[in-house]
Amino acid sequence: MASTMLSVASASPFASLSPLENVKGKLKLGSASLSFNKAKGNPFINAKSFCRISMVAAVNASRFESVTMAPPDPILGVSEAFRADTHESKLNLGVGAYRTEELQPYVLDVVKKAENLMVERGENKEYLPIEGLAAFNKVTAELLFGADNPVIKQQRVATVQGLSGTGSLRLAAALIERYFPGAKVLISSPTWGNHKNIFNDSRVPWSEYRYYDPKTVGLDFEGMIADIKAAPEGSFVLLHGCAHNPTGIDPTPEQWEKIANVIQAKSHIPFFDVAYQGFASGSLDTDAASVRLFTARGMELLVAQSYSKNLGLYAERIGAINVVCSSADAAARVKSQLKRLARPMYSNPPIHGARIVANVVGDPALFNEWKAEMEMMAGRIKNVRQKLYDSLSAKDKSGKDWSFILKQIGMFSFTGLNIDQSANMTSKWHVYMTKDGRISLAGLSLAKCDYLADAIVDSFHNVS
Ligand code: PGU
Repeated sequence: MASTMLSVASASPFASLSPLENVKGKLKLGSASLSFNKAKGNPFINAKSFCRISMVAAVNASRFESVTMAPPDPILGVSEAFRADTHESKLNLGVGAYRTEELQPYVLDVVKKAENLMVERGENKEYLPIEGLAAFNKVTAELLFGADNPVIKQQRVATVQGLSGTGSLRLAAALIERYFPGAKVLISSPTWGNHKNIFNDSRVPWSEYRYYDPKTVGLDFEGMIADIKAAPEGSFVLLHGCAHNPTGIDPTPEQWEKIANVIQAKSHIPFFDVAYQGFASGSLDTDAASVRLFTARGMELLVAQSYSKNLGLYAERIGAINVVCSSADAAARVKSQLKRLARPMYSNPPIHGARIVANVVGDPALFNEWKAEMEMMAGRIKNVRQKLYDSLSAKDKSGKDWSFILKQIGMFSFTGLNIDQSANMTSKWHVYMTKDGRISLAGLSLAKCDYLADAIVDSFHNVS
């Protein structure tokens, strides 16, 4: 037993096992019979030591005594709290997930058609290569950069399928940690909460650049430029390609040019997070303009993509990391290292969402249908945004100007409500939202705008 426990610490518990030895160990639990790989080093799945472990657990404190309770996630935890609320007027404006006017989840028609195609073709479930589905990787880069972009023609983009936006960001962070040790990532203040977690867990140092100006409820452009200028040369600058989360405030095309100037002058490396292509403006090309502008300047850059929102593939975990390099040779090397990083993390990515994207984008008829559905979704959010503004303006007699809501784009509105006011929204009005004052307009219906406006006006004026 002692030697079994000790082997946990040795390099690989499987090192001395031949493939034939490393097969079945069987454990009977009541009538259930579980089969395990007989992992010598892991006491929790070792059949022989099972009884001993349970006896030890019965008399001793848990081996996990030092593990503290983690706090709920600031975004996904909101959905958990929402599900537990039984109030009839409850509203989930926390997570950025599209709902219909009836506040139901929505599966796009093109997705259903693409899935039917898969069934008709009888496609298999074999492992994908580490880099993902070739047909997906091709179309995802084309969708982002434009099929005619020289970087694609010259094979200067290393594209690897990732576990949606999050997994793609995480893979890029691992690349930074390994090949740019000590390099800092600059992230906007505020930003999507998970960015900090991703870089923390990847042991990549980060600092913030100014982005949001509460006084103007707009972009702090001077602050942003000054902070990017002040960062050590060769830093990575994380930019939201479009529909900045949580503020809904994007730089203008002229401002993007100036941001590119500073980044180029400082030899920084732009790192785009594109989670909302097509969802911000309703146009895939318009929403990719920032990435294409930087690419056209010949800069090397990284882009993480997600299909959670624009194709409604949230749970399929489909996205990609693209690294634009100055040569095809460098791109091939970067790709090989991305694969090397992915292999021990998750081995290879899931196929279902990749096939959906490849089928939709690769078929001209489905592609056009997708664009129409995306416009429909983006349009519904715009209508709700307008209605919320109208309701707020009608109900708030204080003269406060709510027009900033109309200037924000994308799924969210950054209301300016502080943490206590946001808490009041939930405790009194059963409106679930993130503590930073962000609401997802994609989870709001026209019918609920008046109710929401009542909640916001009350929270804003009656809670300090
Ligand atoms: N990047 C940004 C800017 C995002 O807003 C999100 C999702 C992602 C990446 C990652 O999305 P994937 O589903 O991994 O592709 N943000 C949403 C979804 C909930 C969450 O926090 O994961 C949000 O509500 O902010």
